[in-house]
Amino acid sequence: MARTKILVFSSDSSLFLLSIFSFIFLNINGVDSTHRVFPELQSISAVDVKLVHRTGYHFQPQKHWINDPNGPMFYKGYYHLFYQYNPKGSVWGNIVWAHSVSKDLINWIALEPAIFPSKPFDQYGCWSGSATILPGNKPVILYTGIVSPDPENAQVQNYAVPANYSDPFLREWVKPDNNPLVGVHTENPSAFRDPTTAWFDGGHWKMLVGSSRKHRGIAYLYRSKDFKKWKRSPHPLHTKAETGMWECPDFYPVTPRSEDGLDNSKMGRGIKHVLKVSLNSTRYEYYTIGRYNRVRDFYVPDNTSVDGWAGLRYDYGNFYASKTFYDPIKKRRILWGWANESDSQIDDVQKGWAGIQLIPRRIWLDPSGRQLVQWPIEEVEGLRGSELHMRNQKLDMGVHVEVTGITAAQADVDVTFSFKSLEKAKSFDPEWKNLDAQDVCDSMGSTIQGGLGPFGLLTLASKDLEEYTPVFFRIFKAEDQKLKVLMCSDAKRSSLAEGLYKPSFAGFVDVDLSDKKISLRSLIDNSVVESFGAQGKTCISSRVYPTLAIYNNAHLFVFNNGTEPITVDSLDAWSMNSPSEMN
Ligand code: DQQ
Repeated sequence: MARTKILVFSSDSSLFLLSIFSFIFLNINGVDSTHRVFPELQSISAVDVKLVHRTGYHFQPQKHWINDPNGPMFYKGYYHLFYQYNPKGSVWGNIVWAHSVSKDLINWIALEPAIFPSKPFDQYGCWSGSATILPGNKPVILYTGIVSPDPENAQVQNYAVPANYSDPFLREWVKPDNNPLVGVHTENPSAFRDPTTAWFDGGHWKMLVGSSRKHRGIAYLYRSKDFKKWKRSPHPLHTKAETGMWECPDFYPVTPRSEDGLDNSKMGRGIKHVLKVSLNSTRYEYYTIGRYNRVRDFYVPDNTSVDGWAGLRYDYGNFYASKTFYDPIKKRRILWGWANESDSQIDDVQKGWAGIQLIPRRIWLDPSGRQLVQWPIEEVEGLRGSELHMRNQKLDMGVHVEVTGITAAQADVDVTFSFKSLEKAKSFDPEWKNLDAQDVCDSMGSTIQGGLGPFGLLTLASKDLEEYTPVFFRIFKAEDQKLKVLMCSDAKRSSLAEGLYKPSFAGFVDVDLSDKKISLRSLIDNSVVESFGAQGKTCISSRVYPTLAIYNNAHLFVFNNGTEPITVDSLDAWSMNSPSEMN
């Protein structure tokens, strides 16, 4: 992170001295984190929708602002995605639950908003929440209602049910009169939101609500026998000091024995749990893997999971307010994350749109039990068009080779690199140990020559490399002779335009390099690059706005800038078509 010390008001109205980004007026900096309204911008309807940086195959409505994915679920043959949406403009505000349905998670039909402010228990806003499928295949939505105006934004937890269960589109939702299910939290009314999918255990339904107190992140646990009367457990499921408000908590079971997903209510021997929280203060998420004591309703992270800001992330880039759901048809757990824009609010109003949902990812527990693994859902491969395959391409230091014959602005590329020796790996500076991977990447970028790496892809590149977004690895030797693998997705040179947020996003990759190979897959889509390192062990998404590398003027290269020669063992790249229906 580029860091400047500034004072920020967190949404629980406390002063919080934080290291955050220096560019106050860009979306990424947490402007939305305060749920700050820009009254002068929030209801400017898009007259024109600018196409140049719109995505070709990511989830987007026709226009205007979107944020968190809400309550994804499968019902009667359709996947349902709800999401936070401003129907009136391209900045955050006027939030409703927009609703789309899909047979394949790729083509989407937009429906009327499912939930919008209409009752005293949500008259100032319908914020994030989740879906639960009750016995008898009866979906129910839990969501946060705002009951007092800005700036207090007092929050309660509500539910909504379908008006007509025989409609597979579930077009109409009813908010029963016994709402709210959970009233205002007296200690911290404005930091109490985003109910999870509920799970059933020991005769009770249980759900979490995110919160904070004195900068301690909290996941409150509520129990109910009938889904109507909810009682707070005497203690939260989990808390962590100095992590601030926990938005959009997600809690679900995983097993090291299979890549299959598990229903939220699945319990049993060998099952572990994941707790993910979205940190309002940093706009990053982190997750831990741990043990859930169902009797005492405690969650204890494993000692291999760092519990705090430095914890594992689903994605080390632009990825927030994520939510998973269990897909009973393909027996998988699917993760949705939101990527906001990295330009300014004014840019967004001019574009007429802001925010995308990233390609849904299958997510499972790595057999090591130490981390999760993610991979784009297989359905996205149905969009693949013309293809290019490269084999055994040697890359000496300073070489870049173009991947031709595909639409580089809209592509799927999967590459495996190999090298002969680890000898030339440079030493990992012990001082970097306390730094975020992003700071390490930032200090070197892709241009500073290394030993083993940097090597990788130059995505969304202009022909003469005035603009490019490199996604690459650098491999270091640490003091204990163990290897440290750094993966970067560096937006620094992504655009000649000014006034954009261009971070060097990065994460470390926990990968066994004994076969001296490492893979990288990138989904490139006009203004987004989603990358999956080492088969999905480390993922990074960047939003970029090239001025030259657009449409057919975008190029894709493989490169090496380390002294150790690299071989592209195999590279498979495809042009990506747009889905036939996108809202
Ligand atoms: N966005 C919603 C909140 C949530 C935040 C409001 C996370 O419910 O905490 O649009 O991005």
